[in-house]
Amino acid sequence: MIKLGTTERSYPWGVLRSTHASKVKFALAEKGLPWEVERIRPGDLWRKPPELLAKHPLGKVPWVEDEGLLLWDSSVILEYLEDRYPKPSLLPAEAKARADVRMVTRYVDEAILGGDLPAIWMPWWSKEDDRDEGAMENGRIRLRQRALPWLESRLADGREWICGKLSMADAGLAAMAMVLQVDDFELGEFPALAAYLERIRSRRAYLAISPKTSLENSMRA
Ligand SMILES: N[C@@H](CCC(=O)N[C@@H](CS)C(=O)NCC(=O)O)C(=O)O
Repeated sequence: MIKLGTTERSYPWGVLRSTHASKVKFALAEKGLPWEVERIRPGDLWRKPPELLAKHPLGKVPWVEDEGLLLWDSSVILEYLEDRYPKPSLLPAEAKARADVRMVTRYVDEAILGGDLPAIWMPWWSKEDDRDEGAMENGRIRLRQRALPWLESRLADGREWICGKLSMADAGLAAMAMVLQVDDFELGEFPALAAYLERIRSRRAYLAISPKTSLENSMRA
């Protein structure tokens, strides 16, 4: 069975999970692939103990082990899953459409998951008194100024998923849907995006990453 290295922890305000690992979990669930979770403590992402570096040379999550192969980086993992387990597909067949999915996946990684979202997400892993509210608000402002208008404009033509058909680009945005759910983020200025994030949250695959799904129930597919 596929093993997924990640970090996730239960808090009174919900189960919090690594965003990049949630992207992978959502894709595994959409593909109907069973997985097992190997959890590391959230603090180990900063301490980077040798056991973590043995799995991921940058001391990050996620990593995946499958049939003797160890690989890391969420987008590389999604491409591997697509090659190894092509059905159901999360990449279109046609060259230009494939490039679009890869470009949006890249945008989500750079501008959102590795860009503006951590300023909002990381403080949620601390007690309320220890959170830097100012830094969180700056993250929200940056997200509103850059990524959210871009996503809203892509969705303005009424498309169901961010690249038309459901694809690996939606998996990265499922992780954003999770963060904005915990943050109770106001999306009034972005109606098409708000409806899109609700569509993501109503998919069965979202149960694997929902803040309302217990650690036990999200351990396996
Ligand atoms: N490009 C990597 C980024 C992974 C990443 O930044 N993961 C976060 C958790 S969501 C992490 O491990 N952070 C610790 C660090 O940056 O050292 C991917 O897509 O997998």
